Amino acid sequence: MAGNAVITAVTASLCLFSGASAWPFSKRQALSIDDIQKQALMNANKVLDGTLADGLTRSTGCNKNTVAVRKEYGDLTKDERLEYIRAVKCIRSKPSKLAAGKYPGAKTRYDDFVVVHMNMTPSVHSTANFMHWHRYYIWAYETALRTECEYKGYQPYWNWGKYSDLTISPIFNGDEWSMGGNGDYVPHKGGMIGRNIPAGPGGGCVTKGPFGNLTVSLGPLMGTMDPALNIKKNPRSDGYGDNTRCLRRDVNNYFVGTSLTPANLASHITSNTAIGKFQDTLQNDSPTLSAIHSSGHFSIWGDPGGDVYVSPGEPVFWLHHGQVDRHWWMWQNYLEKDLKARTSMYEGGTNWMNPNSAKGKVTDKQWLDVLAPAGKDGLPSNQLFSTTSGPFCYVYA
Ligand SMILES: *[C@@H]1O[C@H](CO)[C@@H](O)[C@H](O)[C@H]1NC(C)=O
Ligand SMILES: [Cu+2]
Repeated sequence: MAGNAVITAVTASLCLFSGASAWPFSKRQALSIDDIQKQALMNANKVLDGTLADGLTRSTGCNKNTVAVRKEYGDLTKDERLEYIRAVKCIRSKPSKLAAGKYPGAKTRYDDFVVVHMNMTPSVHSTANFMHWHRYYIWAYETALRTECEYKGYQPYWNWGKYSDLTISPIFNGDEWSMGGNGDYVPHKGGMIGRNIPAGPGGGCVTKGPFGNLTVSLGPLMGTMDPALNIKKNPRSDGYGDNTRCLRRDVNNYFVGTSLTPANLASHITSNTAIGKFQDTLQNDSPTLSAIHSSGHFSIWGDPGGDVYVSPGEPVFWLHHGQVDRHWWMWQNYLEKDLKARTSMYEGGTNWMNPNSAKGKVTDKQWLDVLAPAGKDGLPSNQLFSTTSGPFCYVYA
C-alpha cells in the first residue's frame, strides 16, 4: 500500500513537472560523496572552458589542458608514490630559510613550514581565512616540492571516507610505497581531546616504512597524547627550541567509523548552505560527533600530529589538509546554480581565541613569509577563492 502511494505521488509529480528533469527522484535520493566529487569536477571543468562563470578571472595560462590534477594517495601509481616520498625526504634535507638562530628547532626547509604554521595558528584557525589560508599554505608546500626538489607530481590527498581500516591503507600500511607505518604499540590512554576517544593500536615511535625512525624537533606546544607517555617537553615555552625526538603516531579507526563515514561527509556538504555554518561545523564538534577537520588529525594523532600548532611536522598533515581543501572545493563547485556565490563566500573573525575579533575582509592580506614563492606573499583572500584563479591552477580527481 505504502509503495503504491509513493509511485502515485511520483507519477503525479512527473505529470506536473513534465519535461523538468528527474526532479522528484533527485529529491528523494541523497547524493553520495562520489556523486558530489563527479559533479564538482564537471562544473570546475565548465568554469575552465568558459561555459560556466564564477565571476573570477582564471589564473594566467590556466585551462583544461594545463590544469594540475591532485589525486588520492591510493590512486597514485607506486612510482608516483615513490616520487612523492622522495620529494618529501628531499625538502626535509634542504637548509632552512628562516633567520639563523631565531628558531633553534628549525633545522631544515621542511621545518620552515612548521614554524610558520606555529606562528600563525591563532590567526588561521576558527577564523574567516581558515580554509583560504590553508589552501594557500598547501599550495606553497606543493610548489616547494616542485621547485626546490624537482617533484614532477602534485599534492596527493587522503580521502577520509575511503579506508575503513587506516592501518592497512596505502597511506599507513608501512610498506615502501606508504607514508610510513603506524607508531609501534605502547600501552597508553586515549581520550585527551574532550570526547572519550579510545586509545588506538599505536602510540609509540614510527619505525616502519619510508618515514620510519624520522625525528622531529619543534614543539610540542599543545600536545594531546597521554601524559604518561612522558613525551619530552620543548626547552622553550614557545615550542621553537630544539627538542629532537621520534615521530609518534596512533593511527586509529575510531573516526573513520563515526564522523568520517562517506555518508556523514556527503551530508556535511549537502546540508550546510552558508559558508559560516559550513566551516564552523567542519571545525567544531557536535554533541554526538567529532568535527570533521579534527577527526582527520586525530585519526593519525601522535606527536606532533595531534598538536594544533605543530601538526605540520607530521608528514601526512599535507594529505589530510589536501582533503580539507578538497572537501571545501566540492562544496564550492558541486551545485552549478550555487557555484558562483559559493566560490566567493567569506565569513568569520580574525582570531581564534576571540569570537568578537575583527571580522575578516576579502581584501585582508594572507601571509606565508619564507614559504611563499617569489612575489606571491601577502595575497588578499579574494585571490584565494578558486583553485583555478589567483595563484592557483588545480582541480581534484
Ligand atoms: C628503525 O630503527 C629500528 C631500531 O634500530 C630498526 O630495527 C628499524 O629497522 C629502523 N627502521 C627503519 C625504517 O629504518
Ligand atoms: Cu592548521
